[in-house]
Amino acid sequence: MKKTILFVLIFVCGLVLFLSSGCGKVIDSSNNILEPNQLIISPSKSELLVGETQQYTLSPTLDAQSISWEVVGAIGEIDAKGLFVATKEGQGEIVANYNGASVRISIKVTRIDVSTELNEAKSDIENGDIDGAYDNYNKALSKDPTNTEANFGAAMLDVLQVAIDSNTRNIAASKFNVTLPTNFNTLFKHTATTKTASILSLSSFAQATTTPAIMPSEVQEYIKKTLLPALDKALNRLAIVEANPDFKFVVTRKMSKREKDYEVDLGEVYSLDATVCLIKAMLCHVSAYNWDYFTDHPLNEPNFATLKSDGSANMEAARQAYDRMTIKWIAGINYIDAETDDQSDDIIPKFNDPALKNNCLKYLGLVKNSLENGATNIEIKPGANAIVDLKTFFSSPISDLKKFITANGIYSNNFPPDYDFTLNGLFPGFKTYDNWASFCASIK
Ligand SMILES: [Ca+2]
Ligand SMILES: [Ca+2]
Repeated sequence: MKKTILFVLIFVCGLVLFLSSGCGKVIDSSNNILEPNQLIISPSKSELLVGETQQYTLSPTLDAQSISWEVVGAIGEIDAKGLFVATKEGQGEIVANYNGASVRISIKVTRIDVSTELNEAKSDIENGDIDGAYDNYNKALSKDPTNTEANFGAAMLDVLQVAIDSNTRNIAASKFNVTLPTNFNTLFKHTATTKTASILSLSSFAQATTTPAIMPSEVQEYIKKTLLPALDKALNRLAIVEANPDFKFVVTRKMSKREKDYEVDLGEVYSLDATVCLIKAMLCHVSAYNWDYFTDHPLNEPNFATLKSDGSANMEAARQAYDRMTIKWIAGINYIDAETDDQSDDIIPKFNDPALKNNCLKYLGLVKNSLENGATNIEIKPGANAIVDLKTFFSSPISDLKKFITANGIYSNNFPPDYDFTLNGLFPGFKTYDNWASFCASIK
């Protein structure tokens, strides 16, 4: 009897083992059992360039849902469907796992050598040939769009390029009678006299009262067509640079005409990115409202200071740009704080005062939270708090800013009875004049 039980037990165990090993067999979509070495990743191409994408498939025809893909080595990323993006030079493997079997191919990721173009760009800058440098950076990018040094150089010059583009030159000529040069080299060689003349002509914009040389809406159109695209182009390039944690650029003494070389790393790149975001945010912000005026008393004109038809979109773009600004400044501060190299050649060296650094991080974090999530309690001074809701301010913009401009009220506490002291929800905690008065007293 015992022997029978033992036999049954052995039989059952064997059956379980047999079934479980059967489950691990590799089966194709027609239920044919395959040997693991019959699995093939294709294409078998073993060399890719940084930035290149490659769709990989596993054959014979398999249940695609059951295939999982992975990359071995920091050479790129692969998604669930086998789409690989090469992001970094190096040697690695693409691995496909299927029903307990795995198959791999070796991949080498390389870059097209653009050192000639980059070296020429450097010596162009040292020799004051900025047009030559721009040309060389663009040549390098046409060969290797993800090259970080070329992206960094081109980002700087893309922004400067605005000064000489045809749109800018047309406005300068037609509105201010100023002839701007068509290339960088002439722009930088502008004499002191021509620079003064240009500034004087441009200042007629500020002096003009009832008949501005150029209407604010024309400036807004220029911002939209020329400035914002240039800033966006630069921001896209800086994001590529930021993806390379080892990025270094040396500003040689010949470039800067200073007595020593300076080093640019991601600390400076993040700060530059944040600054470009700040400019973009402000431009989007001023573009959201109508500032055109036709009389000496714009505050009496119904359309003055009202949200434009594309105003909400501009306010949202402003919110996103301010948000990216806080993100990049936080990233920059953290990057610089973690640096261990000699700081004497860094353009932005480490904070000497950890308390100052922590305070910057704290307030940037609060502003970021307010932009992303809304109402945020910000301690302005110990004991003086304000709830600030930047998300509401930008997402549900004020339709007419004139409602909030009451010089009378500010000087004599003579506000209209329905005056919105929260400024459309920007300061939700301050609902009355007295709320503001006691807050102002507490921060004195
Ligand atoms: Ca350094
Ligand atoms: Ca640094």
